[in-house]
Amino acid sequence: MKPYVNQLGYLPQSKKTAIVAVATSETETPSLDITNIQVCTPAGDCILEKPLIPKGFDVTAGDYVWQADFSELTECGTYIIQAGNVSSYPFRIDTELYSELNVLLCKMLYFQRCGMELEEKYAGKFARPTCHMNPVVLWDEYLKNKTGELDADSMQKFNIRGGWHDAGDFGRYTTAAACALAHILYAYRFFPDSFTQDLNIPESGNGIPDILNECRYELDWLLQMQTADGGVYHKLTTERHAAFVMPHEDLDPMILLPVSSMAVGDFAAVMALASRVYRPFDATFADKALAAALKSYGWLEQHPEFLGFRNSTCGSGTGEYGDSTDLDERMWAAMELYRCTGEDKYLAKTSELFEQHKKPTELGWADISGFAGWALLENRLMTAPKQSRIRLSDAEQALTDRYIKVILQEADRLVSVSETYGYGAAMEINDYVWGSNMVLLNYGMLLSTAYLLTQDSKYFDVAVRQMDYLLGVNAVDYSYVTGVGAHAYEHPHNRITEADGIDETIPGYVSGGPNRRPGDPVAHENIVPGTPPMKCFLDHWSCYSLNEITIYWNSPAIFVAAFLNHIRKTQ
Ligand code: 9MR
Ligand code: ZN
Repeated sequence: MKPYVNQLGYLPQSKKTAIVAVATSETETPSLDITNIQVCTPAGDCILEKPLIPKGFDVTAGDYVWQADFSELTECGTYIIQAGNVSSYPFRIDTELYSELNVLLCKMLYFQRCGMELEEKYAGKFARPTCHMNPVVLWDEYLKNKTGELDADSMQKFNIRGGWHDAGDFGRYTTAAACALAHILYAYRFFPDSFTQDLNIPESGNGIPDILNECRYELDWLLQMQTADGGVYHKLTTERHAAFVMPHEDLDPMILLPVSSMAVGDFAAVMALASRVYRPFDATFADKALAAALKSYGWLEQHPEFLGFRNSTCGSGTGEYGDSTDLDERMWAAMELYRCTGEDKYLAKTSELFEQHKKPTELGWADISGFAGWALLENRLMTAPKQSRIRLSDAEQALTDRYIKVILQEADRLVSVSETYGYGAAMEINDYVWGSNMVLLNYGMLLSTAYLLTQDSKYFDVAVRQMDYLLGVNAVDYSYVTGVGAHAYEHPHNRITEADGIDETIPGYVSGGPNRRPGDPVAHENIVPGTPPMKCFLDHWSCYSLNEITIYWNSPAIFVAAFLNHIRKTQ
């Protein structure tokens, strides 16, 4: 019956919720022997008492839940919540919380860097040597070489280096990269005031915001994934995932897997976006990114058919990032290029694809349609410098109205889900999938977007609740960010964390989180069938289906933290 709190803390002006929960079944209503919680200082002075409001059975958690709202406490400081004689973990009330969190979340990307030594002055005790510098070969030539059909000297070799390791594995995947970059570049575009911190990375101090320096490292790698005709390779990995070794010890051949139309669409889109974001800092790079985007868009026009990617058809054993449609990638690419060029044909294509899409508000790696919405509404969503309203063409106005409508419909659904379940996460049972924390945070981004469009505080409050869940208001009592909060998970499925021989875990990694259909052996062994979705979690390094880390699970957290940090300044 420990009270669950956001272990990082609460912004002074935001909603503050603590939870008390009792595991039970749907048919029983347990009783509590207390009616109130107390908010106390760590020294034990209790300064506020608030009632526990019963919220009923939360089916996603298997708990009967009571909520206490202590929003009226706005004074900065460190506190605990007392529920009878049980105390919560300590937490802070502070204006800087999400700014501090964002430094860790962004620095994680530096720790994912491939193809460069991480020097001690930037990485501290987590310094490590350069990895993955060998030339890269093509998949079909690699297979022919294996069977003796092609000798090694006759194979084409490419020097493709840099970028971020995707996750706990060392693969580099185009669609995953584009997704993470979109979250972060849009976070910067909408809330530049939340990205003023020095990340202590090699490029720090060069006059460009560090978050853009960090993203540039990924973009420079991504540019190398484009083929001469504008196609883009789906991924660059070894044949199978490496053992649990440090990246520089992974010496297996690195291979380029075939072009997919998802990769081409995402590439075109994110390069177009990058050309706008980087233009004020580096016009040469902006031109290069735009030219690359146009070239890949040309490829899409010449290849109107879907070109998917499946591991099973080629025999690759690393991450798949498979998809059954490229409609959303094509839509996003078209919209980004409309934003860059103003040419009607791109808007017409976006509108056509929008009509074919059932729910164009998705912000994850598989369905990225919502990014087209961000591109379309960019001018309204940018908070600084304040943009003057430009008169839109009738076609753009029509699409804008439709897009705003679907975004607000989805945001209203999320508000109502958050009210339905006691823990306040806008998560239905089916949302607890592999990487459920991405679903949670993508909802946080959607709610942030709805708030920017309407200034309606209900969207802000529910966005806060998503962060509360991530950082401790959940049925397993963990903060899902390493190093953040008194009870943060510590054993991510991450080769580097396991192989580096250092007890401390690199801070700032978002865990994938609970998965109601556990997909790895240790999870299968330990999670009893029928466990409520929110409790299907183990802090175990081996659990890749519950507790891995990836760049695109950190990136939506970066967006939501930047949003909350921006809004607190206006409150
Ligand atoms: O994030 C991906 C998740 O949505 C899928 O269900 C899962 C299984 O296909 O794969 C996840 O992506 C992994 C990728 O394939 C390889 N790098 C690690 C990623 C996170 O687990
Ligand atoms: Zn590497």
